[in-house]
Amino acid sequence: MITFFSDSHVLHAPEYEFYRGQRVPCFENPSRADYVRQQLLSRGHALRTPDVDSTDVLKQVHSTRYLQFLQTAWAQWLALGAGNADVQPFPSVWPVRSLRSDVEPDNFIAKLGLYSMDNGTPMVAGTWAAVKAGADAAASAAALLAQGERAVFCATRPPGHHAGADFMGGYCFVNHAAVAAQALINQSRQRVAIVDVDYHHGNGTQSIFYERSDVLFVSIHGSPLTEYPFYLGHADELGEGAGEGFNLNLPLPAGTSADTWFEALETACRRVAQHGAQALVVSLGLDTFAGDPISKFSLQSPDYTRLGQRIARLGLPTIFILEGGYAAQELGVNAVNVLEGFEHG
Ligand code: Q9C
Ligand code: ZN
Repeated sequence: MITFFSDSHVLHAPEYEFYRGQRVPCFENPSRADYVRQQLLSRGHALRTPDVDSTDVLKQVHSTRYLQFLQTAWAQWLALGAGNADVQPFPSVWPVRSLRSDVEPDNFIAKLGLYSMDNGTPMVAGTWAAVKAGADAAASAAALLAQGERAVFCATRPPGHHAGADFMGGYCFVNHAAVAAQALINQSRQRVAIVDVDYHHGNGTQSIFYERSDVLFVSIHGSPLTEYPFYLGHADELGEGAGEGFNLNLPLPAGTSADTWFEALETACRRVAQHGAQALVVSLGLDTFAGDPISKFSLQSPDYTRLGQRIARLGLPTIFILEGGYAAQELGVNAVNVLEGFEHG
């Protein structure tokens, strides 16, 4: 399968994140993309560099002030002190209920909190360059579908599905799946579907399309009662206004078996077919893997072939976008299993 891959991903390589009060090495690190790249090349898949500028589509799914902040955040951080060059900024204050989020403060850390849902999304000097290359990959994939390509993979990192219109979180800055779906809509397709199979609910993607009926969002994920992102992803979130009925969450308890997971995939696929989708975006998180260090489902490597086969049966032009998956060594095998299941049945 044609794959978009950018070497710029290595520019986003924060050293640590917080876990239960301690600094731990980042789960979301460059080795993930290296393993995916290796596996793609050794199994004969062609890599291409993103070649479409996503700037205009980005503005359709993210707020102007948030994009402006992302692009200038590192310069603002350095302006606080030259010693900041090798320090990771973290937010420490957030505009929760009763506080205002309409006025952007001047203080950098206050801005960082305004535009963040957690303190688990570290940023470094090269973050914007890596993130922009990921968005360009999504736009490039959509362009190939317009030319008649059946399916394209974006081997993108950092991931994107937790990023909302105006916030980062869960290792995500820009929502690549939303960029891909919006770019497909811009090709004058009336109906697009997004199926999010990452272990974590795609809260950012859901929120971006929550009031729209043209983009159906379906997600299978660990129950938010116990799993990140905790504050969204329940079964009673059905969409609002024009979007009512175009959001489907299939939360499953931590520890759910692969058999039950595939029953949920069946439900998801039937909903996509019913939507009359003309193209599909798959938020391909592979943290449903039994060996994942931060997740609690139990899919095995051959199950990813089966996942790809089921998606292929929808018969839709499809963009696969890499999201989570933190068993880095197995990530390449599992991702390429999906692609080959899709291609070869
Ligand atoms: N130290 C994605 O899979 N925090 N994001 C985990 C473990 C958030 C995962 C805490 C996990 C976000 C794209
Ligand atoms: Zn995830």
